[in-house]
Amino acid sequence: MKLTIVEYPNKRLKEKSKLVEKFDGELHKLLDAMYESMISSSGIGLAAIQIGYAKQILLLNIPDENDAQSRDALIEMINPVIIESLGETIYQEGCLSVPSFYEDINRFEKVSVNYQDRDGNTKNIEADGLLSIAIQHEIDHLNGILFIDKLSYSRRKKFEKEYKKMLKEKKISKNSTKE
Ligand code: QAP
Ligand code: CO
Repeated sequence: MKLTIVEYPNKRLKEKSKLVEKFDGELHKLLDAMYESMISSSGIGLAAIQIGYAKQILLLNIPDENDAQSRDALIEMINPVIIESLGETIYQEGCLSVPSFYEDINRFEKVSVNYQDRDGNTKNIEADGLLSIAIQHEIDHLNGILFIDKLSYSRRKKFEKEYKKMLKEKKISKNSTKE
């Protein structure tokens, strides 16, 4: 299953994702395909809607202290809910669905999250640091929210201008490599 990442301004990214009710082989196939897409695109987090599935599924794969990514660090969250949050932090975020753009975003410093694993078992995780930020970013995707939706009016306007310019240049370079 080869999947492409849905990119802004595709309207699908605004969809609200639905609860997962069946923890079957089909779900496992989707999770494995999401992992391949995330790794081959150099991502550390991915929500199902980013590959076109409006299901409450997200992956997290935070690099270790040597900046190495490994499958051992993979966290699969299904139907996640933040049950507690604490403090504030700012981090320069990016998103596979908004390529080449990074901006400072405010998040909770710590979160406690209830979720289900691929077999439907209930889990809880207490997260801080980059994992906490990534969880909040990915849960926003499940609610149809992108990190650029959290920018001030002026920063959002600046983003739209830069992004349009970037898309235009991308189009030109694509056309000029056509034979
Ligand atoms: C979400 O983001 C996130 O623009 C995951 O050209 C963001 O994996 C978690 C990426 C901030 C924690 C902190 C972005 C790759 C990857 C790009 C990503 C790009 C190539 C973003
Ligand atoms: Co994202």
